[in-house]
Amino acid sequence: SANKMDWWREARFGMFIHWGVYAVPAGVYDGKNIDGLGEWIMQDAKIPVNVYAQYAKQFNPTKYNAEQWVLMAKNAGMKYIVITSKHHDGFALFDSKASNWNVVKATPYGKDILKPLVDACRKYNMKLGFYYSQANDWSNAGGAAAFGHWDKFQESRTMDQYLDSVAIPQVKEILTQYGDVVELWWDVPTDMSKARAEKLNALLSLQPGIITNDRLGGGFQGDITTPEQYIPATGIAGRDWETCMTMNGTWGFKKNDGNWKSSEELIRNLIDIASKGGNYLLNVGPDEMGEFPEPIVARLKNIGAWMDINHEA
Ligand code: FUL
Repeated sequence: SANKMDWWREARFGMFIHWGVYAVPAGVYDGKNIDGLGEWIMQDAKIPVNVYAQYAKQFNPTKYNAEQWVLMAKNAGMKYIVITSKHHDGFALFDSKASNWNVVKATPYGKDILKPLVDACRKYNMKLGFYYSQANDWSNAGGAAAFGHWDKFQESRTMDQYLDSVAIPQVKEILTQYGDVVELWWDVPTDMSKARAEKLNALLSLQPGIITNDRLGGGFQGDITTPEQYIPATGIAGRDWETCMTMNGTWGFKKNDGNWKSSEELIRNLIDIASKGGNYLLNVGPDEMGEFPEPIVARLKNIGAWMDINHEA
């Protein structure tokens, strides 16, 4: 059949990857553990834009090996990967003409992170989607901030200027420079009017067959509903849905978060979700060198061992 949701409904299990320069502070600022999510440290500690920018100079993930990542996902039984092409801190994991705040221009690493992942996914028959924070952008002037700006620089352009000069060109870049993109995962629609959302939604025509979520804003519901950190008790009638969940207490790497769910709990979640007709998008937060922390590697292996015994031939 020609329904774009067919592969997705069969997939059941995907890997979410949250990675960016927030893996450098890894939850610690000024010698203090910062409560909350690792990828929110800039907001939570109200780090000035030019101070946060210094972390990029320490971002040199020479251990990054996209094929290893894809094989870990594949061996765990995952059928697709969604990676943060740009999170709320505005840092792009790809080369961009729209902003120099990206891995190629702002880090000693100097290489596009998405490209090798695209190649590895193609090689191992893994589908790939991109998360893109369309509204919240705390480093590119004019971007929204869910809890208000804390640095004058952030207000030196309007949000419409930011959308026209950064978000729209960057979404075009990720939808045209990496081959097939199966999912566009919008997030946190702060200040997204219908008119603003419409401009972004129109870009999806660059990837026929792309699946999109319900977080664009402006009234757009997308193809899938995205319960975060919970499993709807009886599924969601009439909607495709994807529960995204962390293995510990954060999406982006935090060196002092040891609050790991057991492998058994993760497997039970997958069974629970699949039985209710949803997909499980299970998160990994690679460290600053580009490696999955050991507890993640162990859990993916355990899930894979369970899959080997229980999958349909
Ligand atoms: C949230 C974001 O604010 C978090 O940082 C994370 O990306 C999660 C999946 O969505 O709303």
